[in-house]
Amino acid sequence: MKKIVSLLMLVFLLLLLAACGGGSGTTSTDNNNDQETETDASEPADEENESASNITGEQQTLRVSIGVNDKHPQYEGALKFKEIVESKTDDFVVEVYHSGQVADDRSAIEMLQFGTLEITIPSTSPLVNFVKEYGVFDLPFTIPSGEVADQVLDGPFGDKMFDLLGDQQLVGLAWWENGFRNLTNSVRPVEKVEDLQGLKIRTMENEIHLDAWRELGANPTPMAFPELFAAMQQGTVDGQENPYPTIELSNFYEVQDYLSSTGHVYTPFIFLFSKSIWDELTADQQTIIREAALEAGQFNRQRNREANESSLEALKEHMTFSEISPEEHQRFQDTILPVIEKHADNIGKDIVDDFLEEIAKHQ
Ligand code: KDG
Repeated sequence: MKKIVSLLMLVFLLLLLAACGGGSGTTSTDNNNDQETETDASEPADEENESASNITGEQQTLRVSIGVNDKHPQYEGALKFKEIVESKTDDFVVEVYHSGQVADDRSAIEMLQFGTLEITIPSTSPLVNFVKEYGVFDLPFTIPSGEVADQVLDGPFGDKMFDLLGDQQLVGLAWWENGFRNLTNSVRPVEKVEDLQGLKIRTMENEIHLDAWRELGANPTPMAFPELFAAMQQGTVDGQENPYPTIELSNFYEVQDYLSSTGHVYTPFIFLFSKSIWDELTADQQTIIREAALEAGQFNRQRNREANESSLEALKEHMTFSEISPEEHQRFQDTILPVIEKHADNIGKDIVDDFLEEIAKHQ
């Protein structure tokens, strides 16, 4: 009888082991990018796997989570990153998860901190909830063009911002582009500050954005990007603001009638890696990943700028477009000034001054 019980226990143990074999973040060695693989990056790694949750055999999986969909230049950039890394080494398989399938920006950053996800490329705005200095990028009407943004971000200022991430268990590897944000809504054309009165505007989870829209007379509410389309469809919010490619490629025009060229702020994307996983890599592996993030970032910027123009043209076919006049732009800026002053202290005067000086230098 004892023997039968032991045998049953052994069978049970073997079954258990087999079931655990396909656990969090593991992958077979074929380089597929199928979104329906067995990988579940949202599952926390078990204790043993905490620092390197995803090594099977010889290959380690690098999972990239983004919020926008697979038509967006950010997704194209992520695929470019995969192509470069996988062409340079057999050490990694890169899997790209779009449309917030793994997590929204803020949750994905938390997963990086816990070492349960390798990479995310969020807008910098939700990062203020982790590193307050990142609010510098949310100050409206500061960066005048994508080209100036490149100079500022790829220079010493951008490096200094990366240095602030270590304490939060994050590593910043490259600056990509989300772009200039523009307002859409389903209620009326917005041509001047007064037209914003009472409009329910979704913003990213960021106090500066919330305060700026309040100051302009709107009624803002923070929300994660993956919830946005449904919120506009159901009328929970009247409008939102995002760069033209996101508005077009996410089909926002199906639920929004009016588009205004507010161009109120430039949002960078930041290529983030989990520090606990990064620290386990060899120097050579780190170099390959860093260089790939930078090269793919150049590709993303170029594709994004092309898309910015074509998306605006496409959106004009579907929506009523209001070009904001230079005088009205000035009124937007003047109205928002108290918000800049209020938040500059919290961000850090040195950082804000440094940022504005860098911009002036490259203008
Ligand atoms: O993949 C990036 C998106 O998750 C997000 O950053 C898009 O700008 C964005 C927003 O409005 O949330």
